[in-house]
Amino acid sequence: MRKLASTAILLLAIACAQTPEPAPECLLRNPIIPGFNPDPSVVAVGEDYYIVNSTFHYFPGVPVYHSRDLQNWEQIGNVLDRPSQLPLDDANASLGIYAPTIRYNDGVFYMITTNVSGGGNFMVTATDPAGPWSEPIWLEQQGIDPSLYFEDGKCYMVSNPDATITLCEIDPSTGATLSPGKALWRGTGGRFPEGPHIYRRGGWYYLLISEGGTELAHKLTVARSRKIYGPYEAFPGNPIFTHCSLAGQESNIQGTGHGDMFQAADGSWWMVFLAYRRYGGDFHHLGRETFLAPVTWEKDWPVVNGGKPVAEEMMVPLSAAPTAPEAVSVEYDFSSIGPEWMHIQHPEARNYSVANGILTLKGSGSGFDWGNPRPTALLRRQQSPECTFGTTVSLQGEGEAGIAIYQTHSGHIEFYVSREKGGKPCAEVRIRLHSILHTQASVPLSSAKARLDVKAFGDHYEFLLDGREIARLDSKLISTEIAGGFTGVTVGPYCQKGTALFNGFCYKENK
Ligand code: 6LW
Repeated sequence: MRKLASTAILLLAIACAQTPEPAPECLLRNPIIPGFNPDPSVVAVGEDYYIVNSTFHYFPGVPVYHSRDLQNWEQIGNVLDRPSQLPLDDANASLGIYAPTIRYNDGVFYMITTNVSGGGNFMVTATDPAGPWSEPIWLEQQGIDPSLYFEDGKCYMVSNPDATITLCEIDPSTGATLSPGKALWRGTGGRFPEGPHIYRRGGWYYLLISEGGTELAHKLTVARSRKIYGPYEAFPGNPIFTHCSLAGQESNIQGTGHGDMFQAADGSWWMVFLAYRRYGGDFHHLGRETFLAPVTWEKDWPVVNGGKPVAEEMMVPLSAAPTAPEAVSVEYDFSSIGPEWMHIQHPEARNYSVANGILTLKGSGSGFDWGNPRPTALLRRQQSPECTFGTTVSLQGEGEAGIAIYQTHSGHIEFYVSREKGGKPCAEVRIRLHSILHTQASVPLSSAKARLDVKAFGDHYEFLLDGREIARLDSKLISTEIAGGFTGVTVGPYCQKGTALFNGFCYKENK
């Protein structure tokens, strides 16, 4: 009896020693990276965390965000910042760069992704995640959403050819395939089994994937095996996370899926994943955003956020309370062009110049419609539903220049100053909606210089010419549900025709 009691005390002591102190509950604000930042992948290197996202037809491609507190993320660069890394000639908002994965092994960062309209799967490497990153190493195994797993000097690649999660070993220095592709899993029967990642915890290999497609039915499912090549057994309680459920269906956060798990410096587990914030029914226009939730383990299966839906504000066990992210408020003078600025396909350098706080853009004749390559435009993500952005534009001679609010080639808005040959200048608001091209307002101007401001109010945009409202448009018109694509709204100065001077550009979030 005494022996039993002392054994019990010993077991209890071991259990206590193994159970880490639960971290205090802190307020986390989601999304952690708002605006068009889909398909997140994350890597932890000590106390530094890095996230990358997909970018489709934008250049530069694949932003790199850094954080030390998991709440505040700063963009430190873009992985694909040279045309030689990123062929985009035939890309649109549904093509180009799909989901990337970032991993770290032996002092080297790896980013692997698919350029679906420019060569398929490839990876690049860097010793500093801010760059520079290498030239592409092209890979043989196809399927989208490739991921890497390193173990015992070996490098494994997993992707989804023929809708089957498939694993092979590769030589990371050449990209050569070292073993035939082995089919691991087809998921639980949901459409589009994709976004695979492999993790090791204890004696198990875990295969995390997404199913259901990136819309309302999006979900995360998991399988595990004692051996990397399988056989994998599916978790009987799949999906491990979705808002397409009784508990999640009322949330404004929908489309939850495409996740990547990681272990923080304090040993706790987390998942980043994508979701969008809907309004007015089932519409969203800011794109798929990056969210975070804690992961715990029950019977060696992962549990996301305690099995509950996530919220924009939620209490999570973080070892240090993060500061609340500040609303962005920037007056760009373009003395340097930060990593947040992007172009649709590669920019034509001669069409962009900056001097004394004035950005000069030259139109290439291309606008934002499909078939118009490489429009002259500098675009940044609209990251808050409520914000104001504007500029003073001065058109030199004939042409068209102003502010673009761009979702896809099939859904975009321009607020601009224009002057036709021999005509008088005017300011206009125009919207493209698939085959419809509609001018919402047209106001004559005494000169071809005007202050253009756009106020975004979540469900609509207001257009102010020299401080006076001249038009409103419903944001739903350029929502993903109507305009299509995998992207989210970006905004900024553009010039379609002629030459225009922009006196800075302001972007201020109201909350
Ligand atoms: C991406 C796929 C997905 O590669 O959509 O939501 C595709 N997930 O995993 C494009 O973002």
